[in-house]
Amino acid sequence: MVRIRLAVFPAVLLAICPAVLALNRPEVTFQVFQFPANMIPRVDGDPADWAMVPDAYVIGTDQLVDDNGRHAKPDPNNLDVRVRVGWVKGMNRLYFLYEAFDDYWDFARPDLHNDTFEVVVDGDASGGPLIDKGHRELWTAEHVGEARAQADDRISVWEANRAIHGVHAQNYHIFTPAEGKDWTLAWGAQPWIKELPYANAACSYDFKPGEAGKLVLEFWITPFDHAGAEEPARAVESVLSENKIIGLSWAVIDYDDVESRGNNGFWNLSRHHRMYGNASLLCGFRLMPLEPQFRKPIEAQWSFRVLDMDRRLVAFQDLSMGEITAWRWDFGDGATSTEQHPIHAYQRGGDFVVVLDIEGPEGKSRRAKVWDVSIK
Ligand SMILES: [Ca+2]
Ligand SMILES: [Ca+2]
Ligand SMILES: [Ca+2]
Ligand SMILES: [Ca+2]
Repeated sequence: MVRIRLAVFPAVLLAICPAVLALNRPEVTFQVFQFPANMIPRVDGDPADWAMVPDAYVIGTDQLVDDNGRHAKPDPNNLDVRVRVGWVKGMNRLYFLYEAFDDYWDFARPDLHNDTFEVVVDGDASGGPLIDKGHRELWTAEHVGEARAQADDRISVWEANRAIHGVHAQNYHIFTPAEGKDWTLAWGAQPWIKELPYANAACSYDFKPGEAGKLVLEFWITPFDHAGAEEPARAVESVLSENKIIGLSWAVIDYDDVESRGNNGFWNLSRHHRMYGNASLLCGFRLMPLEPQFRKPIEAQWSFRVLDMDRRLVAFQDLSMGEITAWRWDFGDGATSTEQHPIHAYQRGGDFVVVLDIEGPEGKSRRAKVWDVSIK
């Protein structure tokens, strides 16, 4: 009996453990470029402010597959895209530059029939179904992927929509271009995520419907760990931090005939068509540190946390950048320390000016904070 349970247990774990599904294309980690805070791109449809992004960050047509199975590879004479993704440390935004050539720009209709850049983002890589249909399906391990599962009729489509659609991962059908319609369908129960202060977009092109040409689309979105059907007050933004892996994928849906009933291509970064509705099928993207040319050789920075206000006990954390050989803290009450991460007990209350001076082979740097440390 015990032997049987031992044998079965790992198989059950494999079937239900999210780590098995984690993300698609585990052999590749795409990179999200970190913009310096003084070079945040302006969303105006002019790509000039992206020229600083190295080529290693460009994700081109060669990374996409046609999951309709019509072509072995996407044909650049039919559609050719270059995508760059960026972020800014301290902001929970993902910036995109989408540059595309299409032999037939299809955007005369007010419905879904529109050339589309579909972006799916899961800011904490939690994975799992993100559309209403996914919630109603009775999932088993075999069904995660392309296969259809049986619907659970105890949950209505509307209830499923409110419960999960776009709540923990978001899907944007971005219209390229959008004329006479919103820039995107934010597919789910929270259409407010496509408006300021959560998103912004600008596009530039000089073609008419049915013509060939090049399009530049610049936008940013805010990923959410929770974006419910209720108002944004209950929403929780995904915290973007250096080196974090997020789930992200896109598909380019190409319509090349305004009269046709369906699309003419669905080219996907993920290898699973159903990434549009399941965040476990997204790809891994790393939020990169600043490239060396944008870093200062040495820069002092620190934070603090009051451990116990009654004992006036404060922990200081060094967050400086660069090679550092010496630290000197002045706590503002006459006391000092040469530790990297000191803990200090203030002898009296007050608002203090705390100064950290650092030194290394590249020079010196100072960071003072005036009255942030306020003690009872
Ligand atoms: Ca720009
Ligand atoms: Ca085309
Ligand atoms: Ca999530
Ligand atoms: Ca097209």
